[in-house]
Amino acid sequence: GTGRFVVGGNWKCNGNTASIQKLVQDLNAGEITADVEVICAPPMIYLPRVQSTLDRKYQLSAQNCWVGEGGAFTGEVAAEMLADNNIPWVILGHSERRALLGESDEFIGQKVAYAISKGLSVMACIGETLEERERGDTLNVCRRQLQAIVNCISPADWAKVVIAYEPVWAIGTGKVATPVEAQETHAGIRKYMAEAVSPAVASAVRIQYGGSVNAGNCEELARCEDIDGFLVGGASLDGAAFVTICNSAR
Ligand code: G2H
Repeated sequence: GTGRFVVGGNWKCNGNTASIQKLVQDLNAGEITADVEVICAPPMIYLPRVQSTLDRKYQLSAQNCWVGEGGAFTGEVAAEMLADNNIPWVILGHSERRALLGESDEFIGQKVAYAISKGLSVMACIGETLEERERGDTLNVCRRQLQAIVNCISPADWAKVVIAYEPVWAIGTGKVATPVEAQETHAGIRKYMAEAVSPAVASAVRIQYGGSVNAGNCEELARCEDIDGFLVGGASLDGAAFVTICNSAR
């Protein structure tokens, strides 16, 4: 992608008031020396607290939002509520939500479209399971998941989307994709975007790699031509490690 390197910290459903206060302190103390856009995604209920304490060198994201306008949807948070609270980003389509909550490709495509319509930027997650990879279906799965988004948004909307490629077998397992595996899939995703949307969007769109990224493996991955950033889970809960990952930006 032609934009800045972009690193997201997906805190998932972790932390409490004390641990999040410590994480914010460590992040604030960290020096971001690279040319990188950094986005932290705390659990929804901690967002306002983090917003009032986290240094402005970091942007904020929610980890999910509702598919449409707010209303009688118990337990959900609508995109316009995030916008109203000056939360500029949302993560959508994370594999944990696809697998555990049954979110379909179509549902995620609609979510991306609605979030963009409310002015949010989106980290849209895609990626194959181990079984799908072993069947040779990695790119078929990524294409299918992206097609559902392509169907719902305009070519211009892709300026508001970062694609997060997260192979499910690498998520939280400590089993990171090799730079060769990751680069190969990222290049395939970009090629698909050229066909499905346009060559201009394909070359501009940023593609993050996610799945067991840590302070030790980030540098090698960041050197890959089509890796434009990371979406970091476990290691984003450690302020120093996360800052190291951010500074691996090329
Ligand atoms: C993938 C990633 C963050 P982790 O889910 O989205 O998590 O880095 O813990 O594998």
